[in-house]
This record gives sequence, structure tokens and C-alpha cells, in this order.
Amino acid sequence: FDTRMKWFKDAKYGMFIHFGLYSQLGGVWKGESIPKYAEWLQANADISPQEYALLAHHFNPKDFNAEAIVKLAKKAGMKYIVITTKHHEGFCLWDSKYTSFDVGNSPFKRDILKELSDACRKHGIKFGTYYSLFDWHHPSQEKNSVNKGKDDEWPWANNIMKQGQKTAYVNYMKNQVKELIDLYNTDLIWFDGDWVGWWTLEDGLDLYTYIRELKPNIIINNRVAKRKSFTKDYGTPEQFHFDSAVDYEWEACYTLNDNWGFKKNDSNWKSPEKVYQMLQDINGKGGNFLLNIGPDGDGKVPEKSKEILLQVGKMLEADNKK
Ligand code: JFZ
Repeated sequence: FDTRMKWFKDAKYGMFIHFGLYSQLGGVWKGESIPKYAEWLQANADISPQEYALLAHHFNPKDFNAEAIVKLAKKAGMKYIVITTKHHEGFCLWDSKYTSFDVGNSPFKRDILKELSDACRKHGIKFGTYYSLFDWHHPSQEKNSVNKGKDDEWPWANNIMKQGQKTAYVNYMKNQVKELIDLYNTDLIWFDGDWVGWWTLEDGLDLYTYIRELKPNIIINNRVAKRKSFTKDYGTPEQFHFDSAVDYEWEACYTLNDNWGFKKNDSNWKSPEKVYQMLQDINGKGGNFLLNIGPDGDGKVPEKSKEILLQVGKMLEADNKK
């Protein structure tokens, strides 16, 4: 048994946070409600990287309260937090040396990741960082216009790596991940986007090895590589179809409504009973449950999300007293 994985195995329940430029939009673009995932709005409204980048000038989540979020997670019974430090849009939630498309160049000058990682440590919560492998803003990539797929998302979901640009982009990712380790000592990296055609199993293994050398006890999800053929450190099934326990670590991720990023008109909230039952089910099969909240453009956590999490927390507390 790998002692490196112990805290993760014991954790069982964590908080996912989707937060980025899309949080300001809440699923609405130029007065129009855009269907599907709010954090995919750039793709679904087909917005050019240049136009989308203007949103950075309005990024000012003044109500973002790291201490309150960590306390909420703790009261909810959660043991770790994973926040989107760079989602597909490419905007970085920290002041990165390697891009100007980041919080350091927004009106909001605060170091959100420092605030959150400090609050996590203060309250004994592990701190994790989500990082998208593909990037709609980075000049090395572009949407796949040739590839007209089944829907509008497809050209963006399976974007193109421009000829001769891959090495530079991989170095960009390595530099940024090193920043996340050096500046915030991240405990876990949650990669996403392994499905793009230009990302190979070898690329994933190389990135994995690089990170483990930087920080040997870090935990990395299997979406760092082609997830179906990559078995370290833990699996991330979108829907958990396991009928019984499997012999590797895994984590199911779900969101409280139907979106990861904040969406104004999404009120399809799961009930506390439903969430509690999902947690029992997943944990019973040996998995962790990573449950998402999407703060709004001001950085506020939707009231309904808080309410559900706290209710579930009470149910868990009652169990502990039995
Ligand atoms: C990805 C992201 O595209 C999405 O915005 C969100 O961050 C989520 C947590 O991860 O979405 C996925 C990834 C994989 C599957 C479905 C949605 N899948 O394997 O079915």
C-alpha cells in the first residue's frame, strides 16, 4: 500500500470549485441564455479568444471569502478542496509568470489561491488544483473548424494543436504546474481534457513523471493521461457504474445542479437526501465523492448550495454520534 495515497483514501468526501471568467456570465451571453455547461459558454456561444479575453478586465469577485468556503467544506464533512486554477478558457486564477491572461491582470489583484490554500491548511483541509490540458486561449491551439462534429461544442472540445507548437505548450504547462507547487504547495492536481487528439498516453506519463519528481508525495488524477489506459494514481469515472469495489483508488465527481460553473437559471438542485445517498453509495464502493459548487461572478457561493451541503453535513454528524 502506497502511504502517499493514505490521506486521499481516508478523505472520502471533497469539495470541487469551478470558478473563472465564465462565473461572471452565469450562462448568459449578450442577453441570451446559452444552453449546456456554463463553463463551456465560450464554446457554445462560439466566442473568439480575443473577444472572450476582454472578460478579464471585469473579473472582480470582491465577495470571494476563502475562510468562509473552507469552513463550509469543513462543516459539510469534506476533507479536501479542488479548485479550477485554469479551466478550458485558459484564464489563470493566480498571477502566473508565464501568461498575462490571469488574475494579476484583472481589476481583482488578490491572490485567491494563496487565500484558499492558507485557509485550507489552517483548518486541516487538503488543497488541490484543477488544470485543463487543452486551452482555448493559448496561441498554440485553435478550434477545430474542419472537424464539424455532432454539435457546436465539438470544434472546441477537440481543438487543434498547431504544427510545431506542442513542445512550447507542454513547457508552458510544466512551468505553470511548478508554480502551483512552489507558490501553493498543492497536494493534488486534477487534470482534465485528456480526450483531445493531440494529447497522448506518452505525453501524460511524461507530465506525471515530471510532477512526481518535483513533489514526490503529490497526488495526480488519471486524466493526466488517456484515462482509460492510465491507472495511476486514481481513476475519475464521470458516472460510476461499478457494481462492486474495484482494486484501485477512484473518485466520482458530481455537481449540485446541472452545471459546474455558475449558471443563473439552473435551479435543478439535488436534494440533501439524494446527495447523502450518493455519498454512501460511492463510499460503500470504495470511492471518494468530489462535489462541486460554482461561486458567482462576485465570488459568492449560491445560497442553495450552502444549504444542501450543510444539511448533508448534519446528517453525517448524526451518523457519527450513533
Ligand atoms: C469536464 C469539463 O469539460 C467540465 O467543464 C467540468 O470541468 C468537468 C468536471 O470535467 O467534463 C467532462 C469530462 C469527462 C466526461 C464528461 C464531462 N466524461 O468522461 O463523460
